[in-house]
Amino acid sequence: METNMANLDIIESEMLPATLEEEIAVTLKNHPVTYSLPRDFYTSEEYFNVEMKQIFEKEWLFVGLTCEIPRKGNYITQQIAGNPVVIVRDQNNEVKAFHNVCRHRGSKICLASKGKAAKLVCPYHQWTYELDGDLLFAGTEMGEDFDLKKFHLKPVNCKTAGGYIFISLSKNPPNIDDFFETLAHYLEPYDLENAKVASEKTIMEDANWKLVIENNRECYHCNGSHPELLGSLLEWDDTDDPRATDEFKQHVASKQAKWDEEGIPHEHKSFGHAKRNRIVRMPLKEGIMVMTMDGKLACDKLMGRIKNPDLGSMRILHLPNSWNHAQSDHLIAFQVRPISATKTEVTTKWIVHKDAVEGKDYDVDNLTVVWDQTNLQDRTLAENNQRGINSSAYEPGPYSPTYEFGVINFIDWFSHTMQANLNAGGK
Ligand code: 3BY
Ligand code: FES
Ligand code: FE
Repeated sequence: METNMANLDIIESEMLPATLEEEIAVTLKNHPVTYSLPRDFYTSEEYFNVEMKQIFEKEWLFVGLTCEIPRKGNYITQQIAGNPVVIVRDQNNEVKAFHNVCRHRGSKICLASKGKAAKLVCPYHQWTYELDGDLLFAGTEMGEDFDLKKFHLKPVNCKTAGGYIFISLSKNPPNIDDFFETLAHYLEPYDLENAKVASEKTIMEDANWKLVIENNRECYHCNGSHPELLGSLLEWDDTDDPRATDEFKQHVASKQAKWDEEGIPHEHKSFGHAKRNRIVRMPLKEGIMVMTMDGKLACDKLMGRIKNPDLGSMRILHLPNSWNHAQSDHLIAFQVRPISATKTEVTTKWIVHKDAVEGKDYDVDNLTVVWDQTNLQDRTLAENNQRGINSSAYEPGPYSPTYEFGVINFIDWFSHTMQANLNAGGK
């Protein structure tokens, strides 16, 4: 057959991608990370399902704190896309994660969001598992040859770092141990094994999960939207912020000198593509101790070995699903849970010293009010963003290189990770 190179070129460039995965990879390859994403990434359930497969079912996710499961048999459950997972403190005091799916006929086993159990018992036909996932008992009706050993709960990769728990549904999770090691070092002063959740709240946002993260990655919107937060927060995103003034740099340097004297880590560290993980301690406004309405401590008992109330906020970013503010008296951990293309849950946990007494050392309303308000304001912003993007008039718009460098980093990481994961294994 006669072929003509020029014609072949035309045919190739006009060829439609064969699969949705290819379409997404090609779109991302051609999309500048300095512009918001094409509409399908915020509205399409098909795109959403691919993102769940390529990111939420492969990457490490923040799922909670070891202090939430302090004793043997304590567990928390999570739903990662379609996958129920249980995270449990086993009989050897180790934190383990399993698919929360019975090996008999697949029933979900632990139904509550948290609890305590001597053994994990399936509610359907009472198959009973040890806390480390071994099947112990399957009744007497399974036949003489039935081998309990063949029906261990399916394990999920699980790592802890400084009291934070991460899981990955991938069989070969990416190696981010450098981040985990640094996180453990930065969290050491907080002694999170001896902490407790003083308050936990979950809100539903009618917005794509990436709009929730994008909104969190910039403070361009702060002046217009966050009066309570701006009582304490400085608008510079980190110590490398391109907008940093000399006055801000001096403020940072004087606080850092004090933190150094006390062995409190603060140096800006980032890991992975486009700063996928970041830790940095940032001072709050002068004279402000923590993120409360009056800037005074929310809890009289400081966390862990901390002596200085003036530690600013240690910001921890873990893409794709968590940001955090660790202060002297309390730590606030945020977890993002995509529900559908246009629905996202955000859970906020306020953590204090385990011996702090409610009503004496802290008042829950005082502890939570600033970020309660901020979360609701951010929800409104993300939902308005979603409504505009739903319009056929929407087209990707440019991010500010100075105010929105954090958003550019997020889109850069998202685009890079989607392409790398799609190319590595497709579905
Ligand atoms: O403080 C935060 O968690 C983020 C970072 C900048 C704006 N936003 C409120
Ligand atoms: Fe769990 Fe039957 S499905 S015991
Ligand atoms: Fe905000």
